[in-house]
Amino acid sequence: MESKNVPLVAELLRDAPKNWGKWGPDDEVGSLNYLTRAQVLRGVASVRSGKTFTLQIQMGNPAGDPVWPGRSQARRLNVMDKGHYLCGKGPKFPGEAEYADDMMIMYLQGSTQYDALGHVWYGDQLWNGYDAKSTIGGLEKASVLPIAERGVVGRGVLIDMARHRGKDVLAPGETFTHLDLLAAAEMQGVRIEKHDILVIRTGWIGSFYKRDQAEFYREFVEPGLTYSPELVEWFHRMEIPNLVTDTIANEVTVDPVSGVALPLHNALMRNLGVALTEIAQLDPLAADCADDQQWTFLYTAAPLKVVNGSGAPVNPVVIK
Ligand code: UVW
Repeated sequence: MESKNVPLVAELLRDAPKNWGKWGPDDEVGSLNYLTRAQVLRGVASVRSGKTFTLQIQMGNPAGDPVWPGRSQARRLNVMDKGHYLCGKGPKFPGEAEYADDMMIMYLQGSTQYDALGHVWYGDQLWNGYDAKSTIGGLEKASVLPIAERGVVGRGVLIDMARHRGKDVLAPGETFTHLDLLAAAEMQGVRIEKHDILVIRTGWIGSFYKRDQAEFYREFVEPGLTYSPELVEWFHRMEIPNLVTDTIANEVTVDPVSGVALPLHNALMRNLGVALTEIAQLDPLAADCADDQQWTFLYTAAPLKVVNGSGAPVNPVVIK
């Protein structure tokens, strides 16, 4: 599609629903407000075996870390180790204890992460109507910090779209809708309920570690959910607090119908306040769910408390 034919995201979403003001003029966590104490207990009630899973990818994996093109990989650097002691540069402590220290340089969105609700916007307004100028120099409003301070706990439901389509991994640009999610849920014998934390597996991030990186990044187009007014209305009606996927952007990179990039970041996150968790590693969890046919669980997560951050790494823990 020629870029001159691509509508503005503001035009595409002109009649789309918004939750602005629903939780007051100062709200910064949006649909996470749906995760009340009753929802935490509903999550706890889904625990049966005590099996646990962590959903973060490894940071600084020698095979590379999957990141949005243009972002660099996390780099971990040793600043102190035995080598320093061997050449007489290690600090001397009473009793001669020695230590290793390191630092990491990374994009805050360069691993499994929570997006701040103010991470993406259009029309000069962020989530809840905050001025886009409040992002200059660091997010003053709707940063990742309020999400980190609050934490995210509720009932999670895994929908395995790759398995539903009989594949290990969906193809680049392969799309699916809420109707496909419902069909996959039916096949799995599970119901997506109101206020569920929606966890969707495509196999994409797992495939990063198995395929040639040039191929992974070629004309970078991920598989994922695709925009439609009906899909947005479904998320709105279901009051989904959090969308977690094993892709870098949680949606097909460019909407194949309108040509607009990342419309769901705006329709779901900016307008409805749905928290987005990206780059999750879901393959081991999905394999276990297929094995024991338990697709729901207690989902718990809290990103790092980065002041003014537009996102922050997270290692969600799932308990089945
Ligand atoms: C962008 O939307 C650019 O990044 P992310 O997928 O990390 O939210």
